Amino acid sequence: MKFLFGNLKFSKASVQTKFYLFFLLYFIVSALVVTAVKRQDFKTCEQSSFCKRNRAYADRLTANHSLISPYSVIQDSIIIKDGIISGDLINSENNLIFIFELHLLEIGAARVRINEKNPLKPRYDKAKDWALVQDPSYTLEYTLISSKPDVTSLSFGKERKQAVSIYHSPFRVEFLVNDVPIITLNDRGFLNIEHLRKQVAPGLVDQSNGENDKIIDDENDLDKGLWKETFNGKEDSKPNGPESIGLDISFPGFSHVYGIPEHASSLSLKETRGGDDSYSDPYRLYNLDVFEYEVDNPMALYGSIPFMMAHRKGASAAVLWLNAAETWIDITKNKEDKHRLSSLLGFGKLTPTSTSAHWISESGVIDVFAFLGPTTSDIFYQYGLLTGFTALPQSFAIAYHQCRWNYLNQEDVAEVDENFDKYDIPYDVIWLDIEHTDGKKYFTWDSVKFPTPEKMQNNIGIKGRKMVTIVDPHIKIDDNYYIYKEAKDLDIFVKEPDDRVYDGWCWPGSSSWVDFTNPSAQEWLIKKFAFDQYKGSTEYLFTWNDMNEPSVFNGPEITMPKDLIHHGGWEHRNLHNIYGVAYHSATSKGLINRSNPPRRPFVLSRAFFAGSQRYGAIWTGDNFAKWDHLAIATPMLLTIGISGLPFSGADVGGFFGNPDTELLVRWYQAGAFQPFFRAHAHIDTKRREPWLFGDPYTGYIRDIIRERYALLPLWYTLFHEASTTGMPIIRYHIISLIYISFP
Ligand code: NBV
Repeated sequence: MKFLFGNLKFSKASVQTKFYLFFLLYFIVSALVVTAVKRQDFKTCEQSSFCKRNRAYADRLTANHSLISPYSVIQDSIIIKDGIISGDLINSENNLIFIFELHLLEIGAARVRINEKNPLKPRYDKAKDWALVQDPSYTLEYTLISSKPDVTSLSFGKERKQAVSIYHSPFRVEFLVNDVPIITLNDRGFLNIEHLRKQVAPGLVDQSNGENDKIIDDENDLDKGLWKETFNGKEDSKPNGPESIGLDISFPGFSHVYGIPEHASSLSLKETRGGDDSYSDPYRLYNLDVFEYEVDNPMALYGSIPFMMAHRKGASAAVLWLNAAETWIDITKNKEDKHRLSSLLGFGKLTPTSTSAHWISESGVIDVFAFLGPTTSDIFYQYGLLTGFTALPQSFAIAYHQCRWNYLNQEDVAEVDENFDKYDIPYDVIWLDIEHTDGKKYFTWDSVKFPTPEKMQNNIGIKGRKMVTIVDPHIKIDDNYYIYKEAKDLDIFVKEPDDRVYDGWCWPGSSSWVDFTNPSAQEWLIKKFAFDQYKGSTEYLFTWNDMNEPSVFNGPEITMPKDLIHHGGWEHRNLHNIYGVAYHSATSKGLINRSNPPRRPFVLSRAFFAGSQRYGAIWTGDNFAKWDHLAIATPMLLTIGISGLPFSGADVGGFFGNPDTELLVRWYQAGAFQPFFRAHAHIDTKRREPWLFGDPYTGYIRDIIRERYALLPLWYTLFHEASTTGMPIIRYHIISLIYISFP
């Protein structure tokens, strides 16, 4: 205020006028400001100490060609038994020993695991418990091709068309199909495992593991953040110090790679370390509630699937980097001038010839699956066998959904429902957002706005339609709220390092978060969906899980502090990216269990990870009513589909802002060809149910929704195919349908 008014004295009336002017100005400025993501709320690689250290490690090796990876296989340590090749690695820079295992799998893939041989304490390796259907079986169909002092090679698979060579010094693993290398690990020497250590005072030598380790230098930029990190005034206590892992995975001969959702970015991933149209930051995987995200950006969004596929004519290969901690991925491409003449004359266009990804995770172990195809559909199947196929939904779930934040009360719901009939527009599901609850206490109803929820659902259900209510994971701290009380008594909340229950800020105010990685919490939530527990719910009611990254308004980067403690004593930093799928899984099981015989569930989740496809649908979060957001939805959904999670959609019409009629109609026309088809809008937007625009617009929207319904048998068939083969649902023929409909 002083800034605006200086030290002048005003009469009461003039102070009031200034006061209103101030607020007017404030609203105008914030209206302008809120149209962009608050980048400063989220870290860049430079601000994330482990990312910065691993990039610096890579730069050192790239800059000096005489440097090679310090990791090598200890002579004679290799053992080959029952489909597992194991051995010890030594890091010549600190003499630490690591164990590696290479599993040859029955599903036509291989798995490489690397861990410290004698870690100070166990490193987190439980991402597999959430992502994988089960531990995959080893194949016994392999043949040792060579076992020389510098390389061990085996061929495997029925016809022995796949092969792996483990180069001993430096350690490097190469996968081949029909003698052609398709995936190489540590080709560029970026393998880096920061061993667990005891904290030593700056300037002293760390000898925690008996080795001569480097001297910690507090002044050195790269050593800052080893034991404590502060971002936007929020401190991460980092009691375990540095524990990151890094590895380069190259796809020789592939100029394009795809996958690693979720980013508002192109289908073919861009370079991140220079090159045409490259990003300056790596792609980031860290489930975050990014308010008003920007398009064409590698910033992390709500979900993460650490799966990357390379494809060229006649060959495909893919990897799953099984890690649930914060992860960054740098992409680089080797380029050549393929035209001899122009290359001799020194001009011409460089064509990428191979792609390399540098994976960097904050903690955990190296656990990489290599899918060897050989075809793309083989890879989708192999990945599906490993992480599960998409659950086949009930047909209403693939029809049209009508949502907004919020339908105000039962009368509003009834009117919207009737208008669909009146205007002859088909729809299957009407949604209720957070305002339907009693003070944002999930599993409750606002008794004034929704006094008879069962009656409301029956009125909808009798017409063959369904309803969805939102159930978020933040739980209002209130001893009179049964959900809070039960979770507290069961002692299943996420804790502070000093064992107090964590108390953060979200919609209901002071809230706590149930630790869904705890089996007792899973069991508890599953029961909460029983009809006699969730009062006012009926068989017509299904569920929406929002804010499950988890979103914490006063947390670092709007999420949970990394040093909070989960079941088993594990820090949140290890498992951040699986919080959402753990919640999604319990919700979906809750819906299955509430009926006898069980019925197929429908649960929409905002956060996701590898394996989420087993539990339901996801959507791309809070997009904008802008043309570039409509455009980016297609590559985003294609990417998510390629990464094994085909049941996905983007808010039709755009969540923030008011679309004009042309944008809205075009959005419906695109949304009708996306697997999850739901219109949704922010609470501050104008109402936009299809009949509000008049003809020709209402007619256009009616036509395209009807077209979706006409094609439902095709959609159901595609979902069935996805649920048995892993094939993505949106692919070329769906895209071409759009062109047939709207040339
Ligand atoms: O629950 C309110 C919204 C919801 O409508 C939206 O779809 C979610 O992505 N929710 C986010 C929280 C508030 C966002 C500003």
